Amino acid sequence: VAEAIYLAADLGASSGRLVAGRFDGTRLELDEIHRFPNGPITVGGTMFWDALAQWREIQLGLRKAADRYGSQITSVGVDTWGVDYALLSRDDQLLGNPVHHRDRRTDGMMQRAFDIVPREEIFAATGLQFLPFNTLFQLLAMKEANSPLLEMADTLLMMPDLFHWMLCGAKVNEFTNATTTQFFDPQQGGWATELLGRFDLPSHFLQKIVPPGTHLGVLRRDVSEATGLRGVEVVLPGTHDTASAVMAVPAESEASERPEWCYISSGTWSLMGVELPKPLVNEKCSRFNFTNEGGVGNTTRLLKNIAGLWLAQECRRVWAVEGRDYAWDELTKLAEAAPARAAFVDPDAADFLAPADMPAAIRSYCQRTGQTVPEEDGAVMRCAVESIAMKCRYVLGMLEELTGGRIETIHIVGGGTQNRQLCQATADACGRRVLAGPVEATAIGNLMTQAIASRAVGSIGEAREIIRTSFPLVEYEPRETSAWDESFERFKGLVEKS
Ligand code: ADP
Ligand code: LRH
Repeated sequence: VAEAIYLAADLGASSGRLVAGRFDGTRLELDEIHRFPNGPITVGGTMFWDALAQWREIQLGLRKAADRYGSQITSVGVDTWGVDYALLSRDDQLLGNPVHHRDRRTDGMMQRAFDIVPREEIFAATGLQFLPFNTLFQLLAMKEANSPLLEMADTLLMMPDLFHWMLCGAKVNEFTNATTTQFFDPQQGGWATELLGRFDLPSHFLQKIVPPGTHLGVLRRDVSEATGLRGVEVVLPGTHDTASAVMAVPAESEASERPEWCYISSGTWSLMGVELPKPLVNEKCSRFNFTNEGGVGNTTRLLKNIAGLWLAQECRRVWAVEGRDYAWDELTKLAEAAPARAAFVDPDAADFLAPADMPAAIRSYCQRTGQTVPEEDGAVMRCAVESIAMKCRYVLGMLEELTGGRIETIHIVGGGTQNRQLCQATADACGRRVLAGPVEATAIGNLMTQAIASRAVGSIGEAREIIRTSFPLVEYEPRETSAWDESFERFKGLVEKS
């Protein structure tokens, strides 16, 4: 079989990359063609995404891909984080820069929303967990601020939809990302326009929802000329990065109502959950604040967001500003040398959503809660990593209660699998076997969905088999479980208080 080449533009909250997937019919090989840093940029007190810079980087990646693989390339697809969006005017101008979900415009908006439509009703209509930055609350923040941009908006595109539009001119809303908005109705499989109406929010700017695997068209002529890519199709992956990451979990069984494995998609966030055949919308799910996001192949991701390596990323950024510019491996070594389980934070406490100084925020939380205050950088890092692992144990308990069975194996995928201390701590804290890898699960899920769309691969099950044979996994067995059990009681106390 001739080798087929697919391109994935995978933009995470901390970095973006353009990856070529070389598929020979049995194995997938990745070639990372281009990587660039990504992150918020603040102007006049508002946190934005620099969408045009991101677009420039995507095109740069495509140019390099054209130089390397030319006419061998079949298709390209883009995935990014969820919830954030761009608005276009009726003459297709980008209305401002997309606002970053960590921007404070949504402060208090969730409460404002519940005054209009009770929390239970919103949950029943959408099945989505309440996060302050869901698209619904971002739109409400625009409305409350009498945003002229909202009035002018003719088209709403989620971030990956924006880049697909830039690539080929098609304006659509891809399904998996649409499910992160909190105005998608999983029962009807369409926009929850009635819900939007109750907030007096518009819905005319929403586009048709289309599934992963859809062929959107070919590259615009100007993009072809700028990148040197010709005859390349734009094919939708699961454009929500978490959807693509979970599709690439190298599990041996498919979505089930009694899952024996769960996943943690570990990057800026840790997304922990199970893959179900259909949404689980009940009282317990609402109380635990779990979400039902739409997956590739119409599966449901029942999961909870855990503030993940964001804590570590922000510590690292602050230390670099202070002149201590650590590589990730160096930080892991420092953390390993610090005392074990000395202090914990609840990573999801409001303190850590977007503090100016993350190490200071961690120290002050420990002080406030009467714990040993981590002073050294290594101790702060250890506290962050072990707290993320502990929160995973907390969420594992909820998951087992929701699904009514024991989960035996935890698959960790994403950049966080490179942090061996985090993987081991997760195994230890949860008392479960951890299988770590692949690192680039999101890009792989993106590529495999394109391979399925081009009929080179038959199904998601087949794709997972290919992933299992193409990428090595690292296994972590739980250790020191009784010491972790004891510390967990302390951790639980913190979470339930904060
Ligand atoms: P996102 O998609 O949210 O941008 P990634 O999946 O790319 O996140 O994961 C990024 C994280 O991976 C970083 O925050 C860092 O904690 C971790 N990481 C990256 N490289 C290494 C490494 N060499 N050693 C340990 N951890 C690493
Ligand atoms: C992870 C992610 C997550 C969303 C968050 C905004 O990258 O897509 O699923 O909740 O970003």
